[in-house]
Amino acid sequence: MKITDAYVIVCSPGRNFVTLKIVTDEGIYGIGDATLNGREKTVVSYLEDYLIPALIGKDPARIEDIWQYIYRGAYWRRGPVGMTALAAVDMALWDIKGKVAGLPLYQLLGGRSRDRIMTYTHANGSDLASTLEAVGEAIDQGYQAVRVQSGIPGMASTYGVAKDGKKYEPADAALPSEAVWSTEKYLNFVPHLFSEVRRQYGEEIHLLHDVHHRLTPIEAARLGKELEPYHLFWMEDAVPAENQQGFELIRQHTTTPLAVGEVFNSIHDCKELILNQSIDYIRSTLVHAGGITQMRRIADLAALYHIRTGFHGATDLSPVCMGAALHFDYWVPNFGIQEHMPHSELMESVFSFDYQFDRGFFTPGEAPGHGVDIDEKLAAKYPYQRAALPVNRLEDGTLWHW
Ligand code: CS2
Ligand code: MG
Repeated sequence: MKITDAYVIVCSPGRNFVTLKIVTDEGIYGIGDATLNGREKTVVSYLEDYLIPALIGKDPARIEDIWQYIYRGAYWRRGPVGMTALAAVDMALWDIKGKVAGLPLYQLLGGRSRDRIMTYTHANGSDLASTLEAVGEAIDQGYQAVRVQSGIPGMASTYGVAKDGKKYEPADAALPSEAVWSTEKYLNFVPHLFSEVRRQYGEEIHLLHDVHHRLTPIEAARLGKELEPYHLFWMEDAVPAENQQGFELIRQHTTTPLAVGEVFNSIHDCKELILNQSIDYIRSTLVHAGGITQMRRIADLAALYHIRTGFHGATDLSPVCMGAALHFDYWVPNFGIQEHMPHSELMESVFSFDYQFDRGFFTPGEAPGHGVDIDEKLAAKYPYQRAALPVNRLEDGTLWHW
């Protein structure tokens, strides 16, 4: 079998998605998610100008060799753009392999390790009352795990809180919108937020929170300690993780479980965190961390240190990534949880998929490959619209982590 064609489909059914399609001489094709929120066109170029020409004529069955060819052959290795492009190729090749074998992807990985895949969804509100209401709605929908993000008293806006009653969508303007942040106001409010959630909804529901890279290690240590009475499932992205050592300081002060990694794109980004057991969940997912081929390595390394997976699953990861991720979640022995920010009907209209959702849990489906496809004609009706992620400043104007 040979790769005879490959091309990129960019569409914006409510938000931008980038999809790679790889076609073989036997008519079988595979698709991969190549969406990098706010930087989509860079991945399109990386694929169209550099990877696709070199793929033509290759044997699609040689997934590992192609992975090494793209990773080692790049010379300029790693980074979100190149690794997202590599991930899309990898996802598409595993999709082809499943179709050739007539098997769902999870069977190729080793079969299922569980009956169903637990997910968490987002509950957010502009203030405490509306946030508490949103948590209740998520529980009513059957979720057993809910991520809680709230507006902060004294701040005009904050991460993770939808505006004007719409679903939360971070890439909200053609050029970066500017947000203002106060660590003090945030730290003074969040423990109260979780105290109120526990008071209203009890101890059973798993609660998660995304700090979104905004604290220093000692501030994160303080927050982790103050959240201990509310036993969170995890506190995510407590500090920017370029400094992996920073997590050791947090670890010394708190038993609140730590999750990190959605912005990682290589096993080297998390190796120290894993070997030092500084985290409890690794968030890296297929579309930004080099696909199934690298994520298997990361998950297996993490398993040696009692660390579980917690795949990123925001709406800016397409249904293609969600489909492939669920097969991985079904197999991976050290599964933790899967994020589920539901795509809108419009977003889903362009894709077909075999995964099923039922009151907080997924199963990946039995279709060969990852079970997701794209309607190219319909996708063409929704052309790309530039959308940038916001930037964040402290109240004194200092550019801060968004
Ligand atoms: C967030 C994401 O879902 C999460 O955990 O960190 O919403 C993140 O902000 C976006 O994926 C960025 O594109
Ligand atoms: Mg996050």
